[in-house]
Amino acid sequence: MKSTTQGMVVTGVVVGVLYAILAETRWSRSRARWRFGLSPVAVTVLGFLTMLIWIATLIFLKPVLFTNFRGLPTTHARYATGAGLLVIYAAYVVALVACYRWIAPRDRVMREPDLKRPDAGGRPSTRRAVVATAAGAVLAYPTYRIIDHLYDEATFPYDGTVYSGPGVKPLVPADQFYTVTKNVVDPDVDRSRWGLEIGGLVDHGHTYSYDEIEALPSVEQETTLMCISNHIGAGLQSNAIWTGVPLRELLTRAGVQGGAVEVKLYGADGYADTFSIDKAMEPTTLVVYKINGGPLPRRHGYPVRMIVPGMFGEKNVKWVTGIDVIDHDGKGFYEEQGWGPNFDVPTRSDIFAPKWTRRRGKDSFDQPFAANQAVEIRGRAFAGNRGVKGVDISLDDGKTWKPTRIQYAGTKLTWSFWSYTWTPLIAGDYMIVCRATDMNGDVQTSEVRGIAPEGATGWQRIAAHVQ
Ligand SMILES: Nc1nc2c(c(=O)[nH]1)N[C@H]1C(S)=C(S)[C@@H](COP(=O)(O)O)O[C@H]1N2
Ligand SMILES: [Mo]
Repeated sequence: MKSTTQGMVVTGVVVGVLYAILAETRWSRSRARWRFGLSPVAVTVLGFLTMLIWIATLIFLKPVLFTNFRGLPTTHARYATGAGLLVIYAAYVVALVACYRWIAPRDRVMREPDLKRPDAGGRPSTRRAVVATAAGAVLAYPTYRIIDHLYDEATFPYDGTVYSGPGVKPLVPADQFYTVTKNVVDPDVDRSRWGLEIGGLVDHGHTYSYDEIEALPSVEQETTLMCISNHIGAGLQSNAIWTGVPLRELLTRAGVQGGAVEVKLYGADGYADTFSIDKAMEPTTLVVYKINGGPLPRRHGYPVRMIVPGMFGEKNVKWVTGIDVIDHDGKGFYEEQGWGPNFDVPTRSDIFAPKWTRRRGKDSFDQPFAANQAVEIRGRAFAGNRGVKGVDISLDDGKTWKPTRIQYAGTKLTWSFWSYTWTPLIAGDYMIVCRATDMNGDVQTSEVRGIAPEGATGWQRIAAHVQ
């Protein structure tokens, strides 16, 4: 998304220069009267251009406009983001006009009776232009950062927290694990003051201290997490070994009453999410305090978070402080925005090597392949909590399929890594496709579906050129 804000800044510079050129044309200067020392022609064109650029931005950003995660429903978020962009653009126009007005004042043109030379007092002062350019240069980076930050706020706060590319490993180091948060600033929880309150429809509510949780018999469980916003082929997915206590243990101790339908979990950041009591009682649903044997990093929920295999990342509440057993179908932070209601991960697969790039929704390998030369195509597959049985590859856009080699099988709760050695014999264009089959024998659907509201589906297709 960085490129989007960079594009906005570059556009701003181009529009600014255009405005200056326009204001200085003979045509504009000879135009009737300048009001408030401004060229009506230049201001009109600027206004028109801004609206055009605004509309173009909305069209360009359409796929992410609704992903305003500031707690607004997706339908409203779309308008909030659009209006926010318009405010930013309008602020830019006002700043540009005011700044230019200061560099090239026109007051005297209007006051002086000598209108034979309408540009008499209006030549831009070189000194002012230099000062303004220098100030602009100094302010450029902070301004860019502010716009970038506002943009992230309004849309996707995901920059730099994805895990993808040819170097990915089956077990992801904690400091490279993908990250998604609704917060501008994540909670900084003091472990000694932290507590986990088990309440709602239970016989004996209890608030566990960190030491109490740590003293309970623990399990180690490798589990893959994937965000519901993960596009096919994208990096909002990672795998690690988690250490913690089955939630079932805590609920059994508390004594779940009849009529329990779901559990509702609360995070220290005001986040909440829900899942069924049956899911809560599965032995693999964990309350965890370690990742890969070390403490949870702050951004992954220190000191304690949930691991809910088979369901999208959303349900894996971080900085968890409370779990209520409830008697109805409650809604979490994302479900209230219009996501779901089904949060089970559909079977997925993608290719991470050799390196490929997505342009306008189409994927292609960065480098051409050489005929008669073997190349290793590698990828990953994930089937929620069903496990990956195998992955097939097609070199002809899905007409025929060949099985791949599973290089890292993982478990039912993790992704698998696969590879296929391809020796193309004939030069030309190929479409490489992969599809996974889960342990139930169900093949990954080819139906292309976007991330909202229940996660993306469809096969990844990457164009390859053999020469
Ligand atoms: N308290 C809290 N828990 C949360 C979130 C959050 O914003 N606050 N984000 C959720 C989302 S959308 C995802 S995809 C996962 C990401 O977990 P990770 O950052 O450890 O990869 O955390 C989930 N748990
Ligand atoms: Mo997510």
